[in-house]
Amino acid sequence: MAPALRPVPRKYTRFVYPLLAERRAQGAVCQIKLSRARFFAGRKTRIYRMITIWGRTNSVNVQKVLWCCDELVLPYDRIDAGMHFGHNNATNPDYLAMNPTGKIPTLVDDDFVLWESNSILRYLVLQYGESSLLYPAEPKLCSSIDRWLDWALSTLQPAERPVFWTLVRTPAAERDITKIATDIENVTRLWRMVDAHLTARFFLEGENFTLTDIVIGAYAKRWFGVDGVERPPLPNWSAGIRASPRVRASRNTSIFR
Ligand SMILES: N[C@@H](CCC(=O)N[C@@H](CS)C(=O)NCC(=O)O)C(=O)O
Repeated sequence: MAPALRPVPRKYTRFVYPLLAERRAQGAVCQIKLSRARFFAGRKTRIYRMITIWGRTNSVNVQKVLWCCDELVLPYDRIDAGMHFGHNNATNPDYLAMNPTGKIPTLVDDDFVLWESNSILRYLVLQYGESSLLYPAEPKLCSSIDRWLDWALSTLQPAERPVFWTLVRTPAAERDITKIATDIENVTRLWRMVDAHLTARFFLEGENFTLTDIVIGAYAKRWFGVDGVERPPLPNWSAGIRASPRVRASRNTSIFR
């Protein structure tokens, strides 16, 4: 399943490097691990192993990973998988051998395979974001980031999923509307907490844009995008993280397309 070494597609040699320079000019600390780059003898083609992400783009957990790749200016191959695209079931035993949970996303980097979106995020920064501020090595800061990542998977996603699943993925005639009001109330309480946390801060954790902003930002994008929900105003959210130059810049990122 590991992708072979291949030339960097022309679109990347033309666009990624200028984009990298632009991001650096904006103060981002990100780089492509050029130690992986090689040159074909006699042919000036830069080649390296491209990472592969398995997963459909309308999955919030895939979106986090794509956003992180964009922040790191890391090119990737993506293969649609999940829901009607399949692969993550008995029809593709190779996929289940890579990811026995039968979920998406799955990352393949040469002979290394990883599942669980937040673990993939940490891996990408540790492997390709040398000195990146997205997930700094300083123990207190990286643990503070980790607790938001844990909270997102243990608390936020279980609360927001029923709302999204009912209002977006379930045909109107089949919706359990008796439960939806309580579900909305539960997730609203969590977003109010996040909003209150942002009262005196620009980013969710520390002084910089981190993995926390990607993860919570991806769920926020989903929350703000669901029709049929009366959302309470979240003044700090809009004044802070959503208005931040980095997040605005990231509107070019895969999850906002
Ligand atoms: N905790 C896992 C959750 C993975 C998960 O539940 N993924 C969903 C999509 S967001 C999935 O695979 N759904 C089944 C499908 O798409 O077929 C992670 O963060 O990666």
